This record gives sequence, C-alpha cells and structure tokens, in this order.
Amino acid sequence: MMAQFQEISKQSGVHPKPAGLVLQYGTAGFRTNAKQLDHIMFRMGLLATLRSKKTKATIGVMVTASHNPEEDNGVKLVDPMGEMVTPTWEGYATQLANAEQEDLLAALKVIIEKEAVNMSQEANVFVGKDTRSSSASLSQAVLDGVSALGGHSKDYGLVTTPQLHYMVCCQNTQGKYGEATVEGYYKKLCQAFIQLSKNASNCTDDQKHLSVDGANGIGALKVREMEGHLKKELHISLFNDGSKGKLNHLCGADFVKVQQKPPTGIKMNPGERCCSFDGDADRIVYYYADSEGRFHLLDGDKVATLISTFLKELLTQAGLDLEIAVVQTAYANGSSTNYLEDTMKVIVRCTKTGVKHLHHAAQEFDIGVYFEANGHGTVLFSKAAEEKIQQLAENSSTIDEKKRAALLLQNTINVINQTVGDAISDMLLIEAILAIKGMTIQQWDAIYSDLPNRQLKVKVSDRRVIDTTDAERRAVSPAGLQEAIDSLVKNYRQARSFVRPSGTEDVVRVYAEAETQESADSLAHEVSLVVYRLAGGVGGEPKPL
Ligand code: G16
Repeated sequence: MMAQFQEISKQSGVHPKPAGLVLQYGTAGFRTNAKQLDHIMFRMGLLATLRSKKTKATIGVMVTASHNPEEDNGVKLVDPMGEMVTPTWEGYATQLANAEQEDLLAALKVIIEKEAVNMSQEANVFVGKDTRSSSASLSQAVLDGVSALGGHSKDYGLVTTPQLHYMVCCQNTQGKYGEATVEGYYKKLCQAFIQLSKNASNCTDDQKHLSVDGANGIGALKVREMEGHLKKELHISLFNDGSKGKLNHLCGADFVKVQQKPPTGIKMNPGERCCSFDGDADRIVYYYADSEGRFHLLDGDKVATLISTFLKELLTQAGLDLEIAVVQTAYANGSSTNYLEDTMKVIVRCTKTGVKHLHHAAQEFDIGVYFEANGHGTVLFSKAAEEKIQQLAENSSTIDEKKRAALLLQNTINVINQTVGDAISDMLLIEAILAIKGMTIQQWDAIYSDLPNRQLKVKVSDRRVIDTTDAERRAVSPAGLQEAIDSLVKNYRQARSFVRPSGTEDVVRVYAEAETQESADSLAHEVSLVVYRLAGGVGGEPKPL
C-alpha cells in the first residue's frame, strides 16, 4: 500500500487541484467548465478503482457533460450492473474531489477504512468519452488515476454514455446481458429491432424513414456506425452530425425540449417523424411539423405513454398478470400523469430529478417504465417478469396469440438497454412500436394533449439556498418562496409551478404549466422574478418572454 500511495502522491502532482475550488457531485456527476476538471478526473480514476476493489466488479467512468455546452465537461460513475453509483459513494466522490492537494492521501485512507476496501483485490475500470475537445486529455487523467492505484483499465474511447453503461453490465454478468463490445451492442439491439419489425405489416419505405438530429455529438457517430446492422429496416437521415456545427448549439434534445422548437440544420417535411439526441445520446425527444408548419413536440412523457400502452396491450394478449408502473418527475406534464392514471390505469410514481432516482423507483415493479420529460429514460423488467415471459414464449403448448405476444415482449426486452436511458435503444423501440401498431406520429401525439408549459433558468449567487421537498415540487427555503409561488399559481387555470436548483448547470430551474401558453409563459416569468428577488438573483431581473 505504501508503494501505491507514493505513486498517487507523484501522479497527483501532475493533476493538481486548484486551491480552494469546491465542486459537488450533482444530478449526474461532476459538471463544470472543462478547465477545472483535470484533478477531478484523476481522482475519479482513483475512486472508481476503490469502488471496483470493494465490489469485486468492473466499474465505469464516462467523461461527458451531456447536454451542457462544448466548453463544459464532466464525469459520470457507473456501478456494476450499469446503474449510477450509490449515494454513499457520491458522497465520497465529493470528499475526494474537494480535498486539498496535501490532504488527498488522508481523504483516500478515510474511504478505504470506512468501506474496509481490500487493497490487494484486483480492480477493473472501463472508461469512455464523448466528442468534446477536452474529453481526450480528461479521460487520460481518469486512466492515470486508475493506474496510480494499480487498477486495470479498458479505454473504450468514443462511446455514448449508455453504451458504456451497457459494457459494464455485460462484463459483470459474464456476457449474460450481452457482449461487452460496441459491435455486440449493435448486434443485440438491431437483431431485436429487426425481429420486432417483422410484426409490422405493410410498412412502406416512407414509413421506415426517420430524421435524426445528432446534436453534433457522439450519438451521430454511433448512429452512422450502427446503420449497417439495421438491414434497411430503418432509413435514417442524419442531421447535425458534427461535421460542421458546434455540440448542442441550437440543436439536440435539451434545446428542442426547452425551446419547444426544431433544431437548426434539420430538414423537416410536414408530418414526418424527427428526433433529437443530446450530447452523450442518453436522451431522445420526437417531433414533427404539421401541414401548417406548426411544431409538435413528443417528449419523454409521450414516449413513456407510448411504450407503456404497447407493453400493457402485449401483457393482456399474453395473459400475463404483471404489475406495470410509470415513473416520472415533477417536470412531467400534468396531462400525461392524468392520462396514465385515469385512462390507462397504470401506477404512477414521482421522484426527484435524476435518472438514479427514477431507476431506483422503477426497480420496485415487475415492469417499470421511467422517463423524465426531457427524454431520459428506459424500461426495467424484474428477473421474475423476464422469466415468466420467457417460459410463455418457449412453452410449446402456448396458443398462438399468447406466443406471439410473448415473443414480442422478449424482443422488446432485447432492444431495450435496461442499464440507463439510451437514445439509440429508445429510438429503435419507438420506431418498432409505431411500425407494429401502424401508428403515425400524429396519432401518437393525439393520445393526449400537453398542457402548455414553459421552462426558464434564473441565475443566483448560490443556488444551494433553494431547498426542496415532495419530489422537488415544493420549496422549503428560502423563506416565503413557496408561499409566493402558491399565490401566483392561484391566478391561473390548470396551473402548476415549481423551482429547483439544477444539478448540472449553475442556475435555478423554473417550471410552469397552465391552460394557455400565454398563462404558462407569464406564470413562469412571475415565478422567475420571485426567485430572483428571494434567492439572491444576479445579472439583472428576468425579462418577460
Ligand atoms: C442529467 C441527468 C438527468 C437530468 C438532467 C438535468 O442529464 O442525467 O436525469 O434530468 O441532467 O438535471 P438538472 O436539472 O439537475 O440540471 P444529462 O443528459 O445532462 O446527463
């Protein structure tokens, strides 16, 4: 151990921490301007190695800032089954990240002792990165951290975040979940997609066409790589492929969802399906323009509704009694929650923002469909549910209709990346469902009508002054903020609003929905003003929209 610690001392000098800099492990890891992250990456290499020793399993480290602008970067830690790292280790991550240079070894020792890490245990860490120019040197810093602690690493280079999660899960299930290679990932997902597509009758070439906005990021590269495996069952026109535009700039899932408009650089023909990925391809939103040129967004809530409808129908056809639930966050459109609860009669749960929270809640059901409104989500099947489906599909005495449904469910399971929200996997699933159901994007959109809504950002000097409760739907501090929001909401029909500090950007997020767009806009603006005044706003009062 002494020799390892000497090595860490030496290596950490190459990745020094700027004195006084304090960063928190946020909604999805550390995220800030790339210039501040070199020491964080080195230290996360160290932490991942400890986590690997502790769990006796492979751990993942993804270098990405996802939807943030090009100049930012960040890191997401991946636990053995491909899920996000546990809250206790998020705490360690923050402690390690913020230890001053001379206290680093002591901070490491605290973790080793608390977790009783066996330092002679082998460690394996998978590392991936997105296309940001800073990602190459930052992922090298992660690799340096792993090797300083004597861990083994495998550098997957440029991959999407969900691909890295998938690799970690494949590795730790000894290949049961799939082969831990990018090729293996394409093969598994595309084979399942092609099987599903066989159940779509009379699908024309036009109906097989999809326009994809790659956000000028890693998702675009990976869609290109995958195309050959699709055997022409899906024709993709790729836009914002990174050849000229800037990452996430005026494009990508976050831009489209928040601005409620199409990305620049995409060609939209009336009525045709389009979708946008975000910067690390773990989110997807769909949209189309109608014959009058009006833009229609189908966000994560609409995706969750489509998928859960499809699954519920298949369960009925298969005669399987499995409990299905949809997990959302406070951002879920009120209409979607009403539709799911009142019309579809499925269980709906609301958690805090952040995939880790939704994922956890979804694990409590036989089938847990989780989606954030921003398009981040997937479906989880319990082991027992998978087994029941498999038995039915393989039992020779199963009658035809039931067998067909069970086989569809099996292929659905295989097209889904259950480790985390995955734009590529979600896209294939959505495309297959629409084809099987013979449904147009307009018909999908018409399942329910969104309440008009608006999201805004407010700059404050310290966003931690805002504390929330009830799955972030109510603010408990600063004093008077929630009361002010409540009295503003009362002035509008079908209105709702909440505020929360972002865990990925240095802003407070404001959400409002109401009966009309005008009302939603004006409520969002009024709430922004209250935040600005009560929570220490900076840079000038928010202007009306
Ligand atoms: C990350 C998280 C998401 C979250 C989003 C925004 O997404 O994985 O769960 O919704 O940040 O979080 P916040 O509102 O706290 O900034 P991504 O795609 O940026 O990694």
